[in-house]
Amino acid sequence: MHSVDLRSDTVTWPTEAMRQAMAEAPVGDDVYGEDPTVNRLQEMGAALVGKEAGLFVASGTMGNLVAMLAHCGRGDEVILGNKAHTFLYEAGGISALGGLHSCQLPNLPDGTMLLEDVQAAIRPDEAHHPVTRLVSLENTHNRCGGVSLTSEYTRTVGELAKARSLLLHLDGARIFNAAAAQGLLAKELTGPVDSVTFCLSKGLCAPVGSVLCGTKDFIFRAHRIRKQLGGGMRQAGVLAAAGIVALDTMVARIGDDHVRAQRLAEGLSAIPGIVMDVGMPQTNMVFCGLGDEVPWDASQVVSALAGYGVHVGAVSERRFRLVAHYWIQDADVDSAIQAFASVLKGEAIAS
Ligand code: TLP
Repeated sequence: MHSVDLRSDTVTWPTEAMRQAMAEAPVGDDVYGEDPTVNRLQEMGAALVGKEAGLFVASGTMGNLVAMLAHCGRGDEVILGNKAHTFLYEAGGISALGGLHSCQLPNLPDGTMLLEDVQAAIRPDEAHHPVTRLVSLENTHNRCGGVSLTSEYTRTVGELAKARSLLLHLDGARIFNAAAAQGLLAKELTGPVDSVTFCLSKGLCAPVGSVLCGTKDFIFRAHRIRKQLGGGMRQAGVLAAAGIVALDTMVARIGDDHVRAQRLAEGLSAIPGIVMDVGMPQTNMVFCGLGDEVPWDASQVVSALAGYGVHVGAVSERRFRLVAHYWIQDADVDSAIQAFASVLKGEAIAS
């Protein structure tokens, strides 16, 4: 059975061109900084987000962790949203491994935190308090529905951070989706931040890796921390080669996924029992839920959909996340809509 996997854009396979580039990549020892393919990827990545230097890391999680450990010392406080991926889904790494204290502010539905909240959360310099060191934003914001932060918002937070001698990090796992949604270049969204991580292995289809970018000094420190975390990967050029193809071939087309997400949202909205989240979709993610009249919960619907070869994520008892990506064609979107319609009629639901 043909499988339509909409659980995430992390499920994307590398393309043939990526596999070819991986096989042919010139390599060296990257811990010595001698892998030409890694070096090229890092330069390309830094240029795309307008920073001096880049560091190839194993994952988005590692990029955020390395960034925060390079910016902060033990006991320092990081201000971030209560729906931030770093807070919810990175296994508490910044606290467990970095000894960092987090201050979680409410994320509004548009992925922002109120400036007044950020301002009020900055600690006075006094012995009872941790030292506030860093603010972290996420663009696109995953749990807020794949919404994108504007350059104005990021600039305003950057100005506030600078005025209060704080640093600003951006989890830009899907920064190219954010840029495509706003018709901007990624660097127009990342200008105000001190560091940014973006992922190669989500909508860009590379099999592994993220790039952390910032000043040369920052990347020098980040390089040591990546080594401490066991992330010095030696002949990593075989992986970076796929990342280069990803940047060359996938950035410009990523908006196609937003069009498919729109088609998906329109089809699903027309099905009785499906309630679309307001404003969906802004990028490649569609969040929707079950109407009160539907007698099944999301996990039962997910299992029934799997029987049609359609795979979606249940994000709570009655809500779903569906993510469009390179390997999802219009026909796959239509199959998913069809499968939802059948399942909500009660077909193939295990009671
Ligand atoms: N997100 C994954 C899951 O962990 C939820 C997904 O399927 O969306 N930042 C953001 C905004 C992310 O969405 C993710 C992955 C990461 C960081 C972490 O990236 P990886 O998985 O490479 O560590």
